[in-house]
Amino acid sequence: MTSYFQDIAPVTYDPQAKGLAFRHYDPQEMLGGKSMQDHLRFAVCYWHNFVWEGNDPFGGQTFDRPWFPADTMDLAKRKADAAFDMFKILGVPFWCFHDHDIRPEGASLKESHDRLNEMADYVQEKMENGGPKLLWGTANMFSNRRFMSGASTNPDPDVFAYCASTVKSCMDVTHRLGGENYVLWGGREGYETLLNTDLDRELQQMGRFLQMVVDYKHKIGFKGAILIEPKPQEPTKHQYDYDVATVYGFLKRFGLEEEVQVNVEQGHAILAGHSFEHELAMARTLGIFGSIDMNRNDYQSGWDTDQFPNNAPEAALAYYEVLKAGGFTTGGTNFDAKLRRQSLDPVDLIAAHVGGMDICARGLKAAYAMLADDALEAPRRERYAGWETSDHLVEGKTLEQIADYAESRGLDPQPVSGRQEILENIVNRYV
Ligand code: XLS
Ligand code: NI
Ligand code: NI
Repeated sequence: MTSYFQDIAPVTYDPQAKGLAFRHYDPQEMLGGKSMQDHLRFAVCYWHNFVWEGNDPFGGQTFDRPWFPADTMDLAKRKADAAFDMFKILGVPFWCFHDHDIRPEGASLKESHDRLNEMADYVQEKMENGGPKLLWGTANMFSNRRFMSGASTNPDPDVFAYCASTVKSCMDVTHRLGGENYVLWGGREGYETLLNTDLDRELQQMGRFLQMVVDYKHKIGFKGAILIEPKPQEPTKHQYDYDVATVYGFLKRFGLEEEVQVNVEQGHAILAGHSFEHELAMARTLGIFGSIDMNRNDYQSGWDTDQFPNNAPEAALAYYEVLKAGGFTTGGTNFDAKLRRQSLDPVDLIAAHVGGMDICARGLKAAYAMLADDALEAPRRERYAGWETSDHLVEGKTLEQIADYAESRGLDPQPVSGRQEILENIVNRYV
């Protein structure tokens, strides 16, 4: 059967090319003893590329993919063929999926699991024959109407149990496919109105569920990381995993801060009123940095538009934080991004990723150079230099002792410029 992508050739690095090519992403280029491929660890998501039909709140399907509606195993396999063809054309080292993306739902829970296992066999063969590795697996516990009032936070204990079974089967498959992480995005773990919500109970349920997931991970010997993906709202009005700091507080409360990390998405950071680099810096500082979803939001529209990245200065500041965190270990750069609904052609899927990968490469290179030149760290150190000789001031001291220090010396601190514009000019030299 001819490929959905017909005669689109594998994309290569060629800065002079007229057509489809990487102009900045050279997978083999070394940055400090590590190739760009290993720094960036690109992953392509299955859902937006091969499942989403192009609908928006005012209109239905715009895409016409030969595997739609993918409600039979034959069509699901056809979809997998196209997906792995695309992974090969892009040369990405990783992919990501939800259970629901790769298998049609069965008539029973058991049939759904059987189908998931059969599809896992099918993709496993492709992965072993030169396909990409699995960055992460996850379960879709937000699309079907049974999850409308939440997954683990559902008022109905049967839904909680259904979710336990779903996550178990999905972790098993992720483990079997050699997945490097397992992600939990709290799709409908939140609420619309307090009038019908037992907030206290729902948070307890969510904490208990996560503890069970962590226990199960150890039981099956899954070596990857468990990642929570924060998001402040959408689909529910109030999502419990609001942002990185909120997730950290939640993990601490349930004793899981050493066990679980975060998958930070640029668009979710924006929805939370933060910048991407803020969320990444917070994750690094709290010791829970794991992985990123590199898809941006439109700054005007106020919902999760999941667009491909196209802003090199923003990517530079994001990778700056990734590098400061020591780079990815099990994590990577996942494009949880979708086309605009008028971008109908197979080549649009390829071009979108090529452009996104190039933006990330530009960002990474700029970030690497800024760090190598000490361009931002030197002025930052200078700003805090006073503390290098003042730690004795706070170590083991009381508030009265420090007050005495200030008063006896008649301290009168003088303001010093924060130099924001000068620092912004420095960043601009690198991007
Ligand atoms: C939705 C999330 C979702 C997760 C995986 O906004 O970004 O796509 O990444 O469930
Ligand atoms: Ni998202
Ligand atoms: Ni995401």
